[in-house]
Amino acid sequence: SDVPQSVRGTLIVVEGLDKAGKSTQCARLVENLQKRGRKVHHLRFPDRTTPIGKMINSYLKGESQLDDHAIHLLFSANRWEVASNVRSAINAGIDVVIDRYYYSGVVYSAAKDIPNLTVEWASWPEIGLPRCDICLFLSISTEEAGKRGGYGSEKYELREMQDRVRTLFGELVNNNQEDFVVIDAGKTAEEVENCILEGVSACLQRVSDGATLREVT
Ligand code: FDM
Ligand code: MG
Repeated sequence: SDVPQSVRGTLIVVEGLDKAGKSTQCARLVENLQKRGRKVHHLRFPDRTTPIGKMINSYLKGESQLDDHAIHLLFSANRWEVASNVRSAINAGIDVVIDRYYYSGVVYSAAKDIPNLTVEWASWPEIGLPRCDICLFLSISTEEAGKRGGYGSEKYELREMQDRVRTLFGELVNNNQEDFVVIDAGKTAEEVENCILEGVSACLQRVSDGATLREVT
């Protein structure tokens, strides 16, 4: 018929190490999509506002201690508690832009180097979550991150941890190439913004051509 099919929304994730510029770029991406007349929801994980998120926040600030497996499962639960909302938004034609998602979940926990807390173990609780249509990986060197004011005082903001996170992210990107677009986050904010828009435009096209929303497997 002549009536255009209503198209689902697109699930867009932005990942990267601390200081890569994720928050800035997510905000700009949301604005850019809205300027194109799209409806957009902006999420971030951890979502520190929920009861589970408050436990995570207190752990990250060093105000409480938790077993490494337990905190891992809380991070995952923090995604599961909004998973059905994400799916509904996508089905209703709303784009969802997420600042960190299951990739951070897997990488930061596995980077702790706890025997048996492997990438494989860490990946299991994520199976079944709505899978992103695209993950923009903001890649930044240790040196550049250092120039941007170094790290704060939260639990994982330590050089050794960040180095292992960097290595593991690299492996994850290589093993999931169809999901990732790697972006040089050492460029100016405008340049990064444009690279992101280029990747996202291609993804929006795939979705409007009929790509279905997948699950994490
Ligand atoms: N982090 C984030 C995890 O360890 N697991 C997760 O599932 C997520 C989403 O939490 F160090 C880590 C990453 C970071 C810390 O994140 C807080 P923000 O983006 O700085 O708030
Ligand atoms: Mg942080």
